[in-house]
Amino acid sequence: MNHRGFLRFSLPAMMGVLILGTLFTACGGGSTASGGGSGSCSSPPPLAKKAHYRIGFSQEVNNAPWRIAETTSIEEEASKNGDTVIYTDAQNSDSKQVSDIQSIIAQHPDVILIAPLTEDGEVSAIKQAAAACIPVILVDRDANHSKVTPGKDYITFIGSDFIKQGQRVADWMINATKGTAKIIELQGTTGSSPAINRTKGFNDEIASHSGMQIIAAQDANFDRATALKVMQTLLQSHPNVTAVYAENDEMALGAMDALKAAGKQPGKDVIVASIDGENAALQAIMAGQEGVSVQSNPRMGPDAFQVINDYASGKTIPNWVVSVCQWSGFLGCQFPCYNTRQIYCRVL
Ligand code: GYE
Repeated sequence: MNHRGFLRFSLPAMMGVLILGTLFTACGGGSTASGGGSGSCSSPPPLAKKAHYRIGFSQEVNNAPWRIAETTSIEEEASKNGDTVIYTDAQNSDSKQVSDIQSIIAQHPDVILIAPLTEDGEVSAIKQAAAACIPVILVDRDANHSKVTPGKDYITFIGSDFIKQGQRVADWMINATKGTAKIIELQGTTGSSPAINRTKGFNDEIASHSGMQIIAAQDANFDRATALKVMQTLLQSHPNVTAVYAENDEMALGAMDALKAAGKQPGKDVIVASIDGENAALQAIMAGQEGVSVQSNPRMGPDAFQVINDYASGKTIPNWVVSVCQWSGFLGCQFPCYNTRQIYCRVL
């Protein structure tokens, strides 16, 4: 099988990687420099057009394939443009990320990209950047809109539609289980925008199906080792589980290890579904252990640099630049294509 490009197969009904749709549904119409904000500059602060930029990038953690792909994508795009990147890794800590962003501000870059750990944790630092007249772009995760506003406190949020991703897992699971399942939900980092919205999308979608029952839900921090431990504990109190919804692939992989250790066969005794589309999950799908992974594009670089250039050129930036599956057009696949055929699409 060709793992370098993309993969496309017909598969039994319980397998597949769903393509995050191709819709570019940017909402709102943020203006670039409308004035009246913090300090002496406009909100968001202006960005002068330059041949090369100094760009701050505050990553929240860089410990797994999805996040490494995101970091690499931004670094590659910067080096293509001859831009310099001031990079920090907050190692899963809100307080470290705030001090990382403060140290980036102190180095006066032209613009700061922030992948915030949680919706609330980095709000103060986002405001400090604006107060220092440095424009901010949020990548991959959003911040709390009741505290900061895209198009004002930051230029835009570039990232996926997490609610739709959760809905798509739910739709698949309702179909695969014929509407009856005892589900363990392994949630991402509490307070992060993907965890909040993937939970909402999934839970709201199954709510009208009385046979779809969440028997336990717990934070496993988007992390494989944490998910293994959490799942081992949950299996003791909930041996009747029939399905696992993991809000990313790494947690699904940890959960599958825990199931095997408990003598249960993932894919047979318990079906497993998650989000990301990373290679290890794809392998698990091909081995019949995982049911589905809804793709979530980690490659933020091209959109981020497009926004930087457009903003510096005075173009209007939408409040949300929705990341989509990069191969969906190529495959001719528009959501909900998975209803008619199963498609693998390797992301990482
Ligand atoms: O799904 C997960 C990662 O923020 C969208 O974070 C991202 C998520 C991604 O740790 O694997």
